[in-house]
Amino acid sequence: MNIVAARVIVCSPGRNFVTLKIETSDGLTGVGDATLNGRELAVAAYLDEHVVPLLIGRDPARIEDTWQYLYKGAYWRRGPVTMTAIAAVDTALWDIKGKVAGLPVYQLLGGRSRSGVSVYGHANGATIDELLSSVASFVSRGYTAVRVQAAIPDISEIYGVSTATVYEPASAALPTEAVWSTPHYLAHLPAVFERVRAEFGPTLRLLHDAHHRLTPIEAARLGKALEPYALTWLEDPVPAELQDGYRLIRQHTTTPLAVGEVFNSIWDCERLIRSQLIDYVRATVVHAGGITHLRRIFDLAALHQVRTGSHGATDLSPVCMSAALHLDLAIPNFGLQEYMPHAPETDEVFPHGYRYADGYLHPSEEPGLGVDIDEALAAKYPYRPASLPVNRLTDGTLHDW
Ligand code: KDG
Ligand code: MG
Repeated sequence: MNIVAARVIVCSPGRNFVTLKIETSDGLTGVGDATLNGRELAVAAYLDEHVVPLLIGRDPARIEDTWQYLYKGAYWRRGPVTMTAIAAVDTALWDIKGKVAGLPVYQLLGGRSRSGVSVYGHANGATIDELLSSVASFVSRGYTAVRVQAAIPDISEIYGVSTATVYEPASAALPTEAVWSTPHYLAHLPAVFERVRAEFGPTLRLLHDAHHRLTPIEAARLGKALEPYALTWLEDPVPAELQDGYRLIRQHTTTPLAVGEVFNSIWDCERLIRSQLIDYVRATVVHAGGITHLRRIFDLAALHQVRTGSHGATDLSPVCMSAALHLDLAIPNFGLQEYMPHAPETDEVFPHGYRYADGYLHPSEEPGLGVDIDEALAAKYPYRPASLPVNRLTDGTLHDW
């Protein structure tokens, strides 16, 4: 059996997605997510121009060899565009391998380590009262872990807070600009968690995403201030490339730290993991080289008591979510999986077999990943330019979004 075709499908059912579909001489197909929010066409071109021609004629069973061929063979290693493209190929090949074996992919990864994949939902509110009812609605649907994001007085727009039913920060063709003030944020957030803890008791797992906006000492102060509310994790307290920042934060607080949604290789987190500077690694299939490479990251993490918390925002397609769930089910050091339901149009274009029940996601039991793309339907949703926003401080200085 060999690869006879590979198609890059760019579509926008609710938002933009890039998907790779590989076809074999035996008539099997496999799919891989290749979506890089706001930079979709760069990955599509990388695949179309530089990867697809290399795939034709290859044996789809040789997943590791293909991974090494694309990684080492490019000479230019790592980076989000390259690693997202490699991830798409790798994911599609695992899908095909599962179909050939007649097994769901988690069985090929060692089988179940748990009965379901524990997920967290996203609560937010323009006021603390609104936030409390948002948390309550997740609890009533069986969630045992909730990410809490709150509006900050005197800041008009803030990451993670919106009235929209589906999270979508990349809406405008060109980046919109938001205003950010760390002093306002640090002054307000502890009181938010005080209310949430008081209302929901000690066992609901609470998380918060600082979205790369703090300096290490600001993050240390926030971590300390939040200690009484026993967070499961404080996410992305400082920009991810500033690794020594995590050491500094760690010296000051026992609030657990999570990072990794923008990581694309093991070399982004090798030191953080080996030095036990983080508690959760949030890399995911689509941006970190696929199932093959993410498994390598998670195995390293397991050796150092770091657990996983894969990114699962709506800009990762149901193909990525399906792949993540198979890995989550199999690995020994799974922590939590982020879960934001997609728009109905997205779910229709990507028919999938995973399902949510009582705080858990369960991957499909079909052979392969249990997800596909309806290409005819996808063609009805053409790509539209959409950028992530940028942030400026109150004096106009460009800041991390
Ligand atoms: O594309 C960027 C989003 O995926 C990101 O802003 C979402 O931080 C995020 C999260 O934790 O889901
Ligand atoms: Mg995040």
